[in-house]
Amino acid sequence: MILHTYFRSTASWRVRIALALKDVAHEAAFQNLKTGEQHSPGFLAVNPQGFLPALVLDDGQVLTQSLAIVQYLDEVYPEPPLMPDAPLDRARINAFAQSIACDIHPVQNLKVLQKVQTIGGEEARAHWAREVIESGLAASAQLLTSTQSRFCFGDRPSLADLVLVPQLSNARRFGAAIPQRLQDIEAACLELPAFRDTRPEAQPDAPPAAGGS
Ligand SMILES: N[C@@H](CCC(=O)N[C@@H](CS)C(=O)NCC(=O)O)C(=O)O
Repeated sequence: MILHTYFRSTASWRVRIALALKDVAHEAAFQNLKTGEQHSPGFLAVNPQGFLPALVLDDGQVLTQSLAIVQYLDEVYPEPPLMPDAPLDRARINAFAQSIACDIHPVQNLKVLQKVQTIGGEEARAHWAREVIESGLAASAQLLTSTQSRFCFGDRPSLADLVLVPQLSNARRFGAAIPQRLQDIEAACLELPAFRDTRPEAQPDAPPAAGGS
């Protein structure tokens, strides 16, 4: 398998965590989003959307969209599971993950921020990102059903944690306030090698002074 990734790509980080938790052997192909490699003909042949991540399977088939890739990995490599069995629990975890992956991240991804900067300048870009992340995380935190659990939902990481931790790294980058409960869960996740070793600054394509995603 080959994961197309970039150290600062939060959507790629979700998949890096899933691959690490499940100990799935793979190689990495680095696409530099800063220099626009996602728009190269070579990468567009892999993912016509020009987005990371993309996972190329051993038979050459390509999977895109981080949540779909994580779901695929969870079904093909079921241990440890990233989703519970009960439909209600699954719905709660999907709702939390989607509150970030569908309602925060796309509104502040690179493509959108570049447009905002073109229209309103650097200050507007920073303000936009901070506002979207801060208000989004405040709402997402209220979707958690326990104030005590070690991870988002229960005592082991789920899809919710895979989406949360990368987004918090992004929040810091833009100076957005992070609810304490989310910071506590992040700290628990980062005790696990699968989260820690897949951090942006631990990636081979990160510049030496990389300060996180
Ligand atoms: N919904 C997609 C989002 C993918 C996405 O926005 N990826 C970002 C990096 S985190 C990207 O490749 N951006 C390139 C660009 O905006 O030009 C997913 O979950 O995979």
